[in-house]
Amino acid sequence: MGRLLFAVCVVCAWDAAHLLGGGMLFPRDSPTREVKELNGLWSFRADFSPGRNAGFQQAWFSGPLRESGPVIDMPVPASYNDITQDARLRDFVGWVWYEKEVWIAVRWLRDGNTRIMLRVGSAHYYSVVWVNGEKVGQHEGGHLPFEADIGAVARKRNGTSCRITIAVNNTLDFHTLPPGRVEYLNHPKRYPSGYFVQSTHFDFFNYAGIHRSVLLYTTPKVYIDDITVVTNFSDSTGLLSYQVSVVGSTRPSVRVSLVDQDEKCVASSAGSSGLLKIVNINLWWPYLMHEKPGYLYTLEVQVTAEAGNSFLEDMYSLPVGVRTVQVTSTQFLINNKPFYFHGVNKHEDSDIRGKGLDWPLIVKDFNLLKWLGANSFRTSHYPYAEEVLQMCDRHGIVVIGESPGVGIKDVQSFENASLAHHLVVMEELVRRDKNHPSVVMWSVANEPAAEMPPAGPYIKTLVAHTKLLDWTRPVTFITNSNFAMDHGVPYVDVVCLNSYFSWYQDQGHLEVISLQLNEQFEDWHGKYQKPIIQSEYGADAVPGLHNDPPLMFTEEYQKAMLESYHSTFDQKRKKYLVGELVWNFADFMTGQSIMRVAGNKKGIFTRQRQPKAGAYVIRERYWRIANETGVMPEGL
Ligand code: BDP
Repeated sequence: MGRLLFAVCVVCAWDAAHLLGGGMLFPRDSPTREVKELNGLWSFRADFSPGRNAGFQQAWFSGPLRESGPVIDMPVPASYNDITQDARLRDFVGWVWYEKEVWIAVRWLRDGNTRIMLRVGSAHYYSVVWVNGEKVGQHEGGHLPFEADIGAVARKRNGTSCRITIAVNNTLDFHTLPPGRVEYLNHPKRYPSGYFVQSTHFDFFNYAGIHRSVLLYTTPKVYIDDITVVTNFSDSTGLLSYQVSVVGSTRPSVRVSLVDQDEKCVASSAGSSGLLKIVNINLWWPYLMHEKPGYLYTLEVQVTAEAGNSFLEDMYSLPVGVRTVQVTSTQFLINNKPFYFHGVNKHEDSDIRGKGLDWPLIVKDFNLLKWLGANSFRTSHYPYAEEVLQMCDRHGIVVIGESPGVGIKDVQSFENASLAHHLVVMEELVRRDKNHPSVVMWSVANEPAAEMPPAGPYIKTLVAHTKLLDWTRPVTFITNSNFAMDHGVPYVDVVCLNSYFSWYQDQGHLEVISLQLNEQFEDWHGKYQKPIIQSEYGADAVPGLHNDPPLMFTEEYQKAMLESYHSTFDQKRKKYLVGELVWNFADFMTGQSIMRVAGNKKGIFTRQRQPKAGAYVIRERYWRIANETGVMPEGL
């Protein structure tokens, strides 16, 4: 890309990324900032009242929650669904209430130049937050962070503890993401009065609660609100364009320096935007593409400003990787070299915790990804925790970042209200994840009902808006429908296809896979001349269930199905296939139905992360691909 275009586009990206009017930097300690985790046990009460609104009518936020009625211990972060023995709580729909009493350090309260922020990593789905009974914020969306400045409220009660109340509602409707529907079953002889159920069109359990960390953190009154970096390179020189936005001062002085892993400053600059040149650049490379994958520099940003009679200073350190991403009609290029996604689709899902962030699970999953020889995953079907993306940056695991646009099947979910919210979610997603080198593509939705007339314009608008927000990454949506050929696909950069030959169609007929898969690939590439990723394929396997010759649901069937797909992948890999992501990394919980045996069993690992026969097939294949085309990391 020409240098001028690079500079001009950087400016467009910054303007667009500011539509939300504020940054969402991950809270980090620094000499000018402190972070305090509020994780652990919170008081909890579900509102089982028929209208689920007793909590609001009786203002449960106005005093200690235990005074409103019985409370139980609830761990944060975690989904609340699988914590107790109560099926009513597991399947609960409506408002639940969380509360924690916390101390705020006197030095935070006394220093009027300190902002005190309350940040929730994510809470599913709709949240309202109070501090000492005063409402400080609300947020729609279950997978992205939100925060509130609580300094003024906290300072009203200097010296006493602070009561934080968070009400969370998991009800999904036509205009939420993902969408859902509440159905009232009014048949007095068959259902109790007021009986309702929540129905959805997605295939995972609608876990709810506070899923990620709740933090208090401080910044000075003049603070670094957002940082955007865009990287490029030419020969051995790295180029890093940066833009720092500062709030609280009209004339801040900004200094940035880039520090390498030997703690050496390799470039520096002054001003709120600029271009850093790094000689002998260590590029950010994916795992199995370089001896030192995931090389990160630290961008140290320092802001000083006069505010009234004081002189304020803020510092923030952002990990950055220098890399480029490009797409041709047949290739996906990282740092100008062809990249082949050999990876998985995941879920945030595990026993007991549901979708709650859990470090042992995260680290185990990364160890399993490396054991498999996987170099990538897709955050099916919603944005994952930032902590996970930070691990991807450090380990060189490439990510397709997906929005929660899954199960958009009803015509009402294509209405303007849905689209408007979907666009905001894309803004929140890009704002949060734009600086992660591991994120190489955005997926705006999974399998929207492409055959419905409003689907085309809806997808077109989403893709166009996302490209406006971020011109540096390709944009796609995931499809399983031939109708998508005419509705939406013309606008994407990479065609991403989900197919389940011999599973949902031609059940039990493994012999049809190679023909049907071949037809799929040739049709799509023939029509659009765009690179293709097989973004899902797989079969359920109940662990320990065996039959030879293979029968559906046995480990042998899953293994044989994967192998049949692989032989066609090998032919198309030489042409335009740029990736294969197996469905799924691990078994995961779903709603109850006759289609699911205590959850979806398409994992190559069990839900407890033990390998099924299919895991060994994938492992052998991915290491073979890596050995043919890749570069082993040092020390492996
Ligand atoms: C795909 C969906 C995924 C499902 C999978 C399946 O994208 O969410 O879990 O099918 O049926 O179409 O296992």
